[in-house]
Amino acid sequence: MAADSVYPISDSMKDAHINREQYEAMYRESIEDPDGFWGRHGKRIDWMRPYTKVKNTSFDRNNLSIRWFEDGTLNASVNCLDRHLADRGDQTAIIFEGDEPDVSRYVSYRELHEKTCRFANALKGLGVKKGDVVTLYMPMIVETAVAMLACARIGAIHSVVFAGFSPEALAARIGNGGSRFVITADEGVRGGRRIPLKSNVDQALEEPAASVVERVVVLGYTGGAMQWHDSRDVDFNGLMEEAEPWCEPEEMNAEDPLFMLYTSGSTGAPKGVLHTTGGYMVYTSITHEYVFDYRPGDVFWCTADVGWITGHSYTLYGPLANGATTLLYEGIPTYPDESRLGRIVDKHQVATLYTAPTGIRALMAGGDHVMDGTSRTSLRLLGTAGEPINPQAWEWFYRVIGNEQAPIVDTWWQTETGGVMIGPLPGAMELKPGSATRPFFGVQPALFDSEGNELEGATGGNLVIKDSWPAQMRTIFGDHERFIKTYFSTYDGVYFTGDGAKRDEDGDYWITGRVDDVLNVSGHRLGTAEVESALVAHDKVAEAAVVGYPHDVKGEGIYVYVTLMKGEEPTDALRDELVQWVRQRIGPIATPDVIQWAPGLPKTRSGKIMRRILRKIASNETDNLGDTSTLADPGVVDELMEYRAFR
Ligand code: 6R9
Repeated sequence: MAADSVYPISDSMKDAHINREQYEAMYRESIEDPDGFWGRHGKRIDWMRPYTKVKNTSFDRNNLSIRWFEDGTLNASVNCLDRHLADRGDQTAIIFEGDEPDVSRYVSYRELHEKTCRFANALKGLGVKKGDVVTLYMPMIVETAVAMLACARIGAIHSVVFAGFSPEALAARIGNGGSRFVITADEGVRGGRRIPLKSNVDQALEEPAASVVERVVVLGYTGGAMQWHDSRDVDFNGLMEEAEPWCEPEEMNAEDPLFMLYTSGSTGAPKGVLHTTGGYMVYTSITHEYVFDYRPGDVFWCTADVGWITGHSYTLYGPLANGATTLLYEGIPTYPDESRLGRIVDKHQVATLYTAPTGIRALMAGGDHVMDGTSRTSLRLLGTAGEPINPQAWEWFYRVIGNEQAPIVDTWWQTETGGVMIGPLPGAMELKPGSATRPFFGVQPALFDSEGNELEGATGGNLVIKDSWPAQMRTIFGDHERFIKTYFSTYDGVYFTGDGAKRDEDGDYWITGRVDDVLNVSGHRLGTAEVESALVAHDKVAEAAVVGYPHDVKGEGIYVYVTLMKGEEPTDALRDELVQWVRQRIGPIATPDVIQWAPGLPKTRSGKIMRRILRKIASNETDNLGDTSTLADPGVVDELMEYRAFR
């Protein structure tokens, strides 16, 4: 874990918001006096009724409480829009870059405000009320931001479902959220390919789970053909034209929900992570400013899809709360060719590029020349999130994309944490490729062993957070018990992240990856249980076990062991069918990379699948399988090794 190289604080960051001394002092204050620290910094956003209480939290699982700024009231859309109108109404809030390189749109704060108000009124007209869940299944376009902010304006809870999820996955999320409203477009476009969003919604609504839906608002975007259901479907553009251009914002309590977002866990169906308004706005705003050393006038580009938390916090809410110009890119970094990313940076003079390691590795595979013809000299800062970055990809990002001019902030956080938790402040910390370095203000990481002992000094262990921070999730929608069980029951009195980490002699953290049954495929979280339950729903599959294995570009690949029903033949055609089956049930992000036939699975005598062994076989680490003595039938392992050749 010792760093091969250490990058000193860059000269370009000498005047950063936070230098090393400031970090140390502010960090200490944030831990010793959280009420004082957050009481002061909470004022960075606009409150309708100021809070008098700051932190009211307890991680005692029998008495769990996570409340921040609890008597304050505010509206998130006002913080992202109205408060900027006087000073920067004509400044570009969103730069939209279309899938095709000749398409760009610039939307000012004033325009975004008006569109948001109109759509908020339209939603009200359809009967959407404060506290209602509204599902968005949308491309990466301006109207998606408008729809999210419009929900926030009237106090509806948006639930964005990534447009790469299948109709079935969409239906399950709609059903879980009891969402009576869906917003979608006729089609999305990515990398030159059309995605049939409306038709996916139509299919989803045939599932019993989605029968709660009353209205589907459909944006005519590409003009592609679609079916129309008069009693249910409503035209987005028509609504916008008719709606009034001013909408009074709903006064929300700090602890009223702002949005929910589904993410995968180690067991069961995806969980609806619920975020509330006050703490989330304060935290995304302050992290956006300090972690990315945001300066007025900077063009900020976070490449994450708004279907993920990174898109919520750092494409939308954080930058807009700070009055930034945020870039929304519809497509993929390699379309029409691999120079696209660099071309977008040049075209819009992007100052900060925040992306995922998987995308960097994909570009890196094309060689240094993929950036030829672009200068990228506008870049001041680079950032990564979503998965561990291997030092090789870090160095390439730094050298080739950043011209050795832009420091990299490797930021560790989760859907659950709302904002960046561990990551270097570029004016305060040396950088070590592969290390997320130090905690943000108010964040107290610690390493625990499996018995629940806190480990001191340079060591490795399970990563926990010892006290609450403002953007922490408040519950799993509709299942508070599961919330407590998932995050507060592994260890007493701390939040368990599900990640493993190491801490070096300098106190810097190195995240090593999930320690539970959650995969991280191209920066997307996926529960092994989700993929397994999709597989066993196929009538030829008796049993399935899914593990991750190292993958050069994706970080982790999906390795599937399948035991067929008696009498079924393991053919290549069936293998292909199972791959398609999983894609249909979950979505392309869950496409298995390897399917290995397994006559049996290694199990303990109590019937638990020993994934440790399956992981080793998948990773080709077969010399050292560890202790197999507790297996009910040790012979299974030899069989699997033989079958490995036939995967
Ligand atoms: C923001 C986001 C969360 C999981 C997390 C961890 C992994 C995120 C990372 C990282 C190493 C980083 N992760 N950032 N691992 N270094 N800088 O990605 O949220 O989709 O919920 O994923 O991603 O394993 O637990 P989410």
